Amino acid sequence: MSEFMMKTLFIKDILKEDFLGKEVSIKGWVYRMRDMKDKIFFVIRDSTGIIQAVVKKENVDQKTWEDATKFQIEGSLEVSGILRKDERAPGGYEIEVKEIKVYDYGKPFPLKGDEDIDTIQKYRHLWIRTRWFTDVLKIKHSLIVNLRDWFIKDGWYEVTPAILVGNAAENTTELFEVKYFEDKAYLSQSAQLYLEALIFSLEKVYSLTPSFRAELSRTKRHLHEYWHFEIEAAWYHMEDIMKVMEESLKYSIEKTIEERKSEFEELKNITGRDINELKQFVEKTWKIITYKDAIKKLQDLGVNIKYGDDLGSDEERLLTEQFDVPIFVTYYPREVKAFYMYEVGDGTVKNFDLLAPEGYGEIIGGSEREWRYDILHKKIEEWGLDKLKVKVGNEEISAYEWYEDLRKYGSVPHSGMGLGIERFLRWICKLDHIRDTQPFPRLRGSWLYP
Ligand code: NSS
Repeated sequence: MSEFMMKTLFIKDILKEDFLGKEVSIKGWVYRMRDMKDKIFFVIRDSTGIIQAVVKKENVDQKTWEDATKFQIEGSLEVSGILRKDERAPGGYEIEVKEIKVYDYGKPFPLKGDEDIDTIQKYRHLWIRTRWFTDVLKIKHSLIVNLRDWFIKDGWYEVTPAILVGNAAENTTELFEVKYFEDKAYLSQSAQLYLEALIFSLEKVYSLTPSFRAELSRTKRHLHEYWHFEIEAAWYHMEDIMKVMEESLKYSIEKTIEERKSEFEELKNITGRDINELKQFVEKTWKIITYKDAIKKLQDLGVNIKYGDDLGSDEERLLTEQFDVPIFVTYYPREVKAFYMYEVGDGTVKNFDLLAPEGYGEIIGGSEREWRYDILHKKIEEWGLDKLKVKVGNEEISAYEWYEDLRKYGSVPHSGMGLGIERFLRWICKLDHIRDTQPFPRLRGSWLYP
C-alpha cells in the first residue's frame, strides 16, 4: 500500500470511486451504532461527513471485536478497512473494518435530541456537535469569509479597533461596565467611532469584532454579545454605503450557497430554508423606502403608529412581509436615532436600516455621519454627552473631545454601517431563535454557562 493510502483521510475525501476496494482509515466519533450479534454497524462522523463502518465478528480478531462492543455514542476511534459500495449505507459507501484504534469508548451520552432548553444549556458544550448546528457554523464561516473577500477585493483595509472603551458609541444605557484598574471602562457596542478616526489615513476600512449590548430586551433577535461587521469610508454618502452593502451581501450569499449545498440541504429538513428563496434575494433589486412612507404603509395596514415612533420588531415584521426582498428604510426622525447622524435639516437624519425579508427585520444600521463641527458639537450638547468626562493625565476632558477633533482637522463627508453577523445568519438559515447562531450565546438569565 502506498504511503498516501495509509494516511488518515477525511470522510468526504474517501467517498469517491478512487478508493473503492482499497484500504482506508478514518478518525472520528460514533454517530450511530447498531449491534447485530455477529456484526456491529457504526455510523462514524468527522467534521466533513458521515460514513458507515461494519465490524464483522468473523473478519476481526477477538480483541478488536470486544473493543467494538464497548463503544458508546460519541466515543472516539480510528477505523481501518476496505471501502465498499453499499446502497443501504448512508452516503452509499461502507468501510469493512479490519482494525480499530480506540481513543475513548465514551460514556452514555447525555443528549438524545429532544431535550428542553435548560438541559441543552447545561450540555451546550456537547450539544454543539449536533449535525444541523454544525451546518449552521459552516454556513456562518462561509458568509463571513465571502463578505470579507468582497471588501478585500474592493480595496478596503481590515483594522483592529479597541474593545475596552471609555465612552459609548451608540447609547449610554446599554453599556456593560468593567473595572479598569482604578477607572471604569465599558465593553464596546460598536467600533464605529474608532473606524471614523481611521478613515483619515486609510479611507476605506472595515472590522469584525464582538459588540456588547446590555439591553433588557429578551427576544429572539437579541444577544448581549454578538459579532459586528462594520465599515466606514471617507467621501462615501449614505447611498454609496447602501449600494456597497447590497452588492457585498449578495456576493456573500451567492458564494455561500455554492459552497454549502449539502449543508443547506440538511438544514432544509430542520428549518425549512430553501436555497431557491435565497437565490431570489440575490437576483432581485432590493427595495428602498423612506421612514415616512413606511409609517404610512403601516398605518394603511391598520397599525397604531404615528410619525416619530421608532419601528419595533412587530412593525418591522409586518413591513418586511409586504415585500419579497430586503428593504432599506431611510431618513428616520433625528430623535429616534444616534447623535452622530447627518442632519438633513427637515427633522430627519441621513440613515438607513436594512430589514431582512420574511419577517426577520433589522440586520444593518448605517448612516452618513455628521461631519460639520458646529452641528455635531451642538448635538453632543443636546444629547447631554458633553457632561461625560474622562481623565487624561491630570486633565479632565469631555469623553467625546477626540471625536469632535475629527471634525476640526480636515473633516470630510463619510458614511458607514454595522451588520450583526448573527442576525444575518439567522435570516439566511431561517432560524427561529438567534441563540442557535452562536455556540455559546450570551442571553439574559444566567447564560454565562458554559
Ligand atoms: O446599533 S446599530 O443599529 N448601529 C450601530 O451600532 C452603528 N454604530 C454601526 C455602524 O454604523 N458602524 O447596530 C448595528 C447592527 C444591528 O442592525 C443589528 O444587526 C446588530 O448590530 N445588533 C445586534 N445583534 C444581536 N444582538 C443585539 N443585541 C444587537 N444589537 C445590534
